[in-house]
Amino acid sequence: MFCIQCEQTMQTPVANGCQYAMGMCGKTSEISDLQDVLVYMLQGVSAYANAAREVGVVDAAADAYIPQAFFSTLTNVNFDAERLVAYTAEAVAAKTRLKAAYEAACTVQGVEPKTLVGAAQFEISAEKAAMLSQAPQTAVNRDVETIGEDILGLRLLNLYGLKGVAAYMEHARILGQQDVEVYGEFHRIMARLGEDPSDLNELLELAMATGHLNYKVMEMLDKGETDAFGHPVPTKVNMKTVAGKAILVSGHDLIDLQHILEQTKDKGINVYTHGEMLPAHAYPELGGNYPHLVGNYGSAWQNQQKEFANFPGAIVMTSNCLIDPNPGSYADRMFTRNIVGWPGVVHHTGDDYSAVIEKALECEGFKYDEIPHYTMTGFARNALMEAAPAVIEQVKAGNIRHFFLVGGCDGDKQERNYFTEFTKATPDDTLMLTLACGKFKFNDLEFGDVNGIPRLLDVGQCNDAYSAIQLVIALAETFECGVNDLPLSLILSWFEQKAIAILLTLLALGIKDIRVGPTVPAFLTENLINHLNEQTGLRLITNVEQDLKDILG
Ligand code: SF4
Ligand code: SF3
Repeated sequence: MFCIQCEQTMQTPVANGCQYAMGMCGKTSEISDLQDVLVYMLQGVSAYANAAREVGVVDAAADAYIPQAFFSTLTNVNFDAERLVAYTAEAVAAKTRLKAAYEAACTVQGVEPKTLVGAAQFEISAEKAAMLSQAPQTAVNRDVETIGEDILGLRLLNLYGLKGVAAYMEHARILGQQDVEVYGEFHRIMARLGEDPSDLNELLELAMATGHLNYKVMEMLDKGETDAFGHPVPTKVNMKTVAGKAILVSGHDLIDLQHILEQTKDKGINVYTHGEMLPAHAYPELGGNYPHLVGNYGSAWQNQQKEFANFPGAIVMTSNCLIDPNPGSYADRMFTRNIVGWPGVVHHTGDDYSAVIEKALECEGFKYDEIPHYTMTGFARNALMEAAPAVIEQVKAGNIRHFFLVGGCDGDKQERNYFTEFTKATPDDTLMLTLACGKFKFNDLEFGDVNGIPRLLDVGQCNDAYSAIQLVIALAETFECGVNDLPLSLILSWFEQKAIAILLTLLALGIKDIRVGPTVPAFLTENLINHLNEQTGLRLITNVEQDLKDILG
């Protein structure tokens, strides 16, 4: 195995990357190898989907399937070998189908079919043993000795960024948002990556294309969520538990939460959000509609083994991030959904949640109410735009001097306390936007307000970076300046590949001087970091005092 896609990857003086029997996330070498095979196979399917488009053939099933299966290879999503093998078998079938359709269309149109290279030529049998034996040919670092670490790093920046895009495409698809051109661009980039491009400039261009693509996908996802559930309104969410039977819903897929809320409304079961599901409380058709959505339980994903073990009800994982459920012995009351998987944990398909409800009723539930403690969420696009005139007035009056976007993923490392300390140290005449699960580092703290405007505004999930970008564009228009001339600084915490996709979007939109932490991605070499720093001002966080001094002068 060789995997270097997330922030917790192994780093040793000898070599970076998880490369022995098991990764830091609990992914075994078998799972890692099966995921490499799947990704390479999917690149080959995209190559045919891309070529087929040139002769007017679009395969809607393959369009939907490729990003979905690609999503299964993100960090902390799917650890189930049988399902990964099945995804690859499905990819083989999709490639056969697309290849035949492509060649048939070429014959009809009298054009010579192209000879596709790289991943498109990769053939594999549907047996797990055969897949594992061919895995070394598909390892992401298979030709590092020829191409060198810089080119490998850039390829991985693209591959991992595109994985993040694929995940958001799947979230959008579940909400009925699909776009044939977006799929086309996805296949173009995916197919090219399967041909092992080795030119630095081309790879940088591809990374920017991935960033632009992700912007469109986040826009589609925003539309899917707001069409289905309304525009979030700022909402107070209880972070403590109340007496009664309970279901916990984790991950990003709001529609799963809605089905659960609808089916539990007269069952005497309380529903809680977990992690990235927190912003659901602010949607009129979710939190606004179901009083038995009583609060948010626990904190960010890395604390789940302890927190889920103490949750006396059923647990539904709708998307990333999942960690080994066995040590806390709650695996028997956990259900995975969608693309998530863990061997031995029930994988729930379809929209009938009776099994989850039964499990919740069997469990003990919470015995008594805890003293409530609240956090605010729901400052998404509309709410931010409504607040914008008041914010602008305070900026003009000199009461707000700077904006910070402190957002991204959470994780285990001690160094991540930087983000807590940073928010605590920001002066009272500054506002902070936050998003994604990194907010759990500080969203239980009291930051006060600037003449009625809360100093910490939770925009939503990681994909709601789209809302934050809309506010930034609106502010730049009002102040008649470029986005980089605004008194705004971005401090991003990263962990997994969705964060890489968002980073590429911000870079593609020309946003400069972004600070990332707690570490720079291990797949980026010093040369690449220097190059990105020269081009975009991207840099690593240092310490709170120094960074605030540099930002605020
Ligand atoms: Fe290592 Fe992260 Fe890959 Fe898991 S996902 S194997 S922790 S790099
Ligand atoms: Fe969190 Fe996994 Fe990245 Fe959606 S849920 S942000 S880490």
